Amino acid sequence: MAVSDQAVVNKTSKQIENLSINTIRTLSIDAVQKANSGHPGAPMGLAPVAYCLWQQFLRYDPADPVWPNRDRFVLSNGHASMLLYSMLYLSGVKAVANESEVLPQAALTLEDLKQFRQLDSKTPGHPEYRITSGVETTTGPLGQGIGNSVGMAIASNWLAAQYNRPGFEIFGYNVYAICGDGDMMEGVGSEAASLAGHLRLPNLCWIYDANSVTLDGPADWSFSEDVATRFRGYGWNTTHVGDANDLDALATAFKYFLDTHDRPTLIVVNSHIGYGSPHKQDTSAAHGEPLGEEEVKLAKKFYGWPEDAKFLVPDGVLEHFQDGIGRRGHELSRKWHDLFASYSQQFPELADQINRMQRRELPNAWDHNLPTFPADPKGVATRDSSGKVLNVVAQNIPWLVGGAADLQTSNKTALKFDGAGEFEAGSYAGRNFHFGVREHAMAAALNGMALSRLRAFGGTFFNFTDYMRPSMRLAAIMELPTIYVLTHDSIGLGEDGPTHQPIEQLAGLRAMPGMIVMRPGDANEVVEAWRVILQLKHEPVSLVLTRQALPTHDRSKYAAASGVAKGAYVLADAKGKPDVILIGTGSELSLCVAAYEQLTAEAIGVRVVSMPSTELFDKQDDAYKHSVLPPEVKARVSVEAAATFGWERYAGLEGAILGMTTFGASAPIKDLMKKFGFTTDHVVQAAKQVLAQANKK
Ligand SMILES: Cc1ncc(C[n+]2csc(CCOP(=O)(O)OP(=O)(O)O)c2C)c(N)n1
Ligand SMILES: [Mg+2]
Repeated sequence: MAVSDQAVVNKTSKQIENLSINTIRTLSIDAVQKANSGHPGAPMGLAPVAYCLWQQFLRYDPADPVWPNRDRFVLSNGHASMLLYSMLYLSGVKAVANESEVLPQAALTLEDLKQFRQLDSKTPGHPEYRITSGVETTTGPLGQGIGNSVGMAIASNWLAAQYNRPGFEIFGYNVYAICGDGDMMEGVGSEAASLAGHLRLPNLCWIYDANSVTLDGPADWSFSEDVATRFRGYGWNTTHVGDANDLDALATAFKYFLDTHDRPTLIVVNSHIGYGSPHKQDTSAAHGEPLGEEEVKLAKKFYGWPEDAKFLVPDGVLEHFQDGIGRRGHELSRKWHDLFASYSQQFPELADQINRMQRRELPNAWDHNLPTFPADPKGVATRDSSGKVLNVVAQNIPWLVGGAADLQTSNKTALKFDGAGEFEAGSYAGRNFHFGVREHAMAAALNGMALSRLRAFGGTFFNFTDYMRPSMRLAAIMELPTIYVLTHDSIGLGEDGPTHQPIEQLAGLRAMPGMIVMRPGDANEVVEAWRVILQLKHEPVSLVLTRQALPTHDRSKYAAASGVAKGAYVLADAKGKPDVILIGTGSELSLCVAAYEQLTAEAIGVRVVSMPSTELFDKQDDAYKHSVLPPEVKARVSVEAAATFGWERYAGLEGAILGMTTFGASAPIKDLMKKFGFTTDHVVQAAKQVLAQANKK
């Protein structure tokens, strides 16, 4: 069937279906060709899958893309981004501002598709949550999207269990994720699938594009397992569609998912990379590249398209999507908004919570009852004070939820108050989550939960952020306020030794744009750290905490801990202008304080700067920064039991940087601190040295 003005008149439903699917394909081909970069093959193969899902099943209103109970669509194989952009354009999805305000204009225009992969366009190479309305999560690093989808499915079940009332099914959305061979090979995908199967999440559907190829060549060069059998082992429901072009078989598979109420569903779809037809396979191994002008023409000919037409959307196609997902989705969302209006009358407090959550706002009394810790030379581990604070604020903020990767007891992340409960398979109201020994899937799921507007935290040993860093990085790219509670923060953890002792993790996370790292120095700094964290709307936070007890400083003698909000503050000061500045974070702050006392007794003018967060300090104006670290005072010592990398910025080139330049060791903490130089004597000695040098000049 050739596309011409005549041909679009009186189209049969089969014809308009084909025309619409081929429009998705040709838009993707044209955008990739124009950009001269990108992957046309996967969108071409998957066009019918996306078409069938969106037109018939996805409960999504293009006119209200922030409808809280919308089904979520995740494109985990983010390299197929043009598939998603084509769907957003053709469905007429509206633009959104500030995550919650729907705008009159379209999320994407045809012009935006023509700007695929260009600077400042709304169609970047991989789908980006913050850039394109309708993109539910940023994908590209394979495995992350399906990991996020587990968090979204968790959130849907949690929200339903918390907020639904008889006759008021406010929540209960489904989550559909399309993924490819790469997603199936990545470890995070397996962790996430195992977790989802264990939790028996009935609202989660993955559609696996089993197209037998990856970038380098045939998938069977590197991948030969029986994926469906593996998933059945995880406790999933599995089904198979032999040809991605078979819309009836796809619909049957989606219905099978919707009829399954006790576990997640994997639909294995055999698609054909390239033209999308089993009879016309693109044999080029390099399918992650534009087709080239000649091949584009051949493909268009194959689809019955005018060979020279670019970005052609034949008459009737936009209307067809309006009649499908547009009309169906709008009716669903309208009904929901009516329901929510009467829910708001009957349950105003619950409705208020839901509304605040959508805007990432906090309840009015969110900081009610925050503890203060009395001065105590023996003190308390910051993981312990954090656990106490968390248990207070979680009672004030009903949607603050989370757990740990099997280290809840160590991380002190358990919510222990009455009614907190456990989130378990089939029983989804609990606020304590058990992610198991799956750090990466935990972090990916936390992002999905945060995208669903829950305030989500997850704990593990600080060292094991290495196992979840790709998801933490995506939280930063997406500007999600995900909270990581990271205990056992240095060699101070002791006997577990160098495999468990973080060294370069602080420097690494500080180097990550957007990530806020906080390493509070005593119990009251922990309180203030949580106060800062909970007010963040757009930044992920790594809260880095000790296993060992730290002295609680006497705040009647030293400055108030509220200085934490500025990232660094003067904790203790010289009478006049300081001769030397000691900068400490976390457990090393108390060494600086002890050194301060000793040096002050020797009539040396010392200032102690507590610097729990370099990122927050960097955001302050110069006047404040100079008031904390006067540029003329060059005699400085920084003390942190971690890699020295980066400390020149605060210690200065003439300062001394006490830190770690090797891995740690397995021994009792006392011996480790001595061996690696984290003693008061060493700090005193370093201070005298930098002072002597400065005086020489
Ligand atoms: C973590 C990660 N590693 C590598 C890549 C680079 N990459 C992009 S697509 C791709 C091939 C993936 O094959 P498959 O998932 O089967 O997708 P298909 O080529 O079939 O669309 C690779 C390796 C990536 N995006 N993410
Ligand atoms: Mg593949």
